[in-house]
Amino acid sequence: MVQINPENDVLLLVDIQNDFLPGGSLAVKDGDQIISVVNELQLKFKKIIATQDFHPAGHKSFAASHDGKEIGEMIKLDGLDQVLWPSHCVQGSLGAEFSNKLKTESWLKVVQKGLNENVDSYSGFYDNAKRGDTGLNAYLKETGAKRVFVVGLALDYCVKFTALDAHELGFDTFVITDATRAVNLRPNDHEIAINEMKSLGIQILSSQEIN
Ligand code: VGL
Ligand code: ZN
Repeated sequence: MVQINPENDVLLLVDIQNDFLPGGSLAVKDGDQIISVVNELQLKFKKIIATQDFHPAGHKSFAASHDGKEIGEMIKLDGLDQVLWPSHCVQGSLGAEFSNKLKTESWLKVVQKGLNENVDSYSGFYDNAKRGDTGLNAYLKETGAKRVFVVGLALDYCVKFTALDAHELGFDTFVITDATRAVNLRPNDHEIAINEMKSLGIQILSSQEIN
């Protein structure tokens, strides 16, 4: 069991937005099933921060922004490998909004990412080129955070990259498996992501193990 210390522990809610939920443009299978788990978890934490994928229309990670390219194709974007996604989480759209079933009352802060149309941003800390900084690291350090518990969508993209950066930045990092789901572009991506995080020392646990 892990005992939550409300002064030092932060719950980080990654991208629990309509476009990643069933019916959305980049729907994660069973993504809606995490919401009740996340709402229960929120009761145990005092420090809760949410990330919001928030792209300008025409973002270069969208297949529709490239003539003749299809969703799922790989391209090079400013030297980086980039999967092309359906248009999603466009600023001002309903798809970019948080699920209306998600409790938002006790959040300290919302951190937006993916605002630069020329680079994708999976992690809540930095863009994929590690040039832009959202300020999340500085904010966490300011609030006295020692441990970060990561949940949300999607496990194999934004949850994983957020957890990897949190770990690298020196936070004791946990991912709560029943409060996340994977996109699974390839069928094993869920397991691959879990194993990668585990091998680096990120702790993988279930919400039942949190007190
Ligand atoms: C995400 C793909 C593109 C995510 C965001 O939140 O996991 N995935 N943009
Ligand atoms: Zn995105």
